[in-house]
Amino acid sequence: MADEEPSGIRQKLVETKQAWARAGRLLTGQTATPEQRLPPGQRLVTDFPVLDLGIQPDVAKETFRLTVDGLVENPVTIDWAWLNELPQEERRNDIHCVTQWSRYDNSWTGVPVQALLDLVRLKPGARFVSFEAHDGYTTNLTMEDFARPENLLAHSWEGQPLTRQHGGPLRVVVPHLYLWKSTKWVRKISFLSQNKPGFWEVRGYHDRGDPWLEERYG
Ligand SMILES: Nc1nc2c(c(=O)[nH]1)N[C@H]1C(S)=C(S)[C@@H](COP(=O)(O)O)O[C@H]1N2
Ligand SMILES: [Mo]
Repeated sequence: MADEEPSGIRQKLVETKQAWARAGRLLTGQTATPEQRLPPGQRLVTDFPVLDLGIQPDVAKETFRLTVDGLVENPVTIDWAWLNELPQEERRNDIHCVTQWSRYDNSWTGVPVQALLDLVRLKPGARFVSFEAHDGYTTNLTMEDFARPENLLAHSWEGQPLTRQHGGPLRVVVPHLYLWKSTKWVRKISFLSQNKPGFWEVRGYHDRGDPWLEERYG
């Protein structure tokens, strides 16, 4: 499914975003200082927009499975009960979408990345991470960007179970990068020796996506 070409409305949306990437749309050419809370070219919203490829998979907690594989000593497939037995933490952070909206002070609850790393134990040479979701979406991170203390495998937002629209039952949250790096409906996390660009990265988006550096397009 991950390699299927999107069709219909979804195809239209993908083409529009690709065209923006080619045209460098939304780039301001400014660089922001860390004291500035809103990254360059962003505007603040108070609602919580929904962005995806138009498919919102219905993943029941009963059938939920997260596979973690690749360069690890202990590959696992985690079900919902197991996920809830792992360490749980709350994080509050600002999120930034490449389509220009930012939202402050989002509270997320879930499993910190370090707890996952403790469970699977990386092998030497694991330098990149690839994510796959139930809608066929994929994205990629470096180990360094994934293993940050603020990152979570989140099942709750503002103390409530994450809604299906926002990627429930489980999504990745990597707030220091544009939100396309935060996989909704995550089903597989693979640790790799080589970088594996994902859905938007192969369609003109930046490989890393730092909002402070305005790394929108690559
Ligand atoms: N599985 C999956 N995850 C995804 C996407 C997607 O299409 N599928 N879209 C990404 C993009 S482009 C954005 S901006 C955020 C949006 O998250 P939200 O809908 O909770 O605001 O999800 C990211 N994660
Ligand atoms: Mo996005």
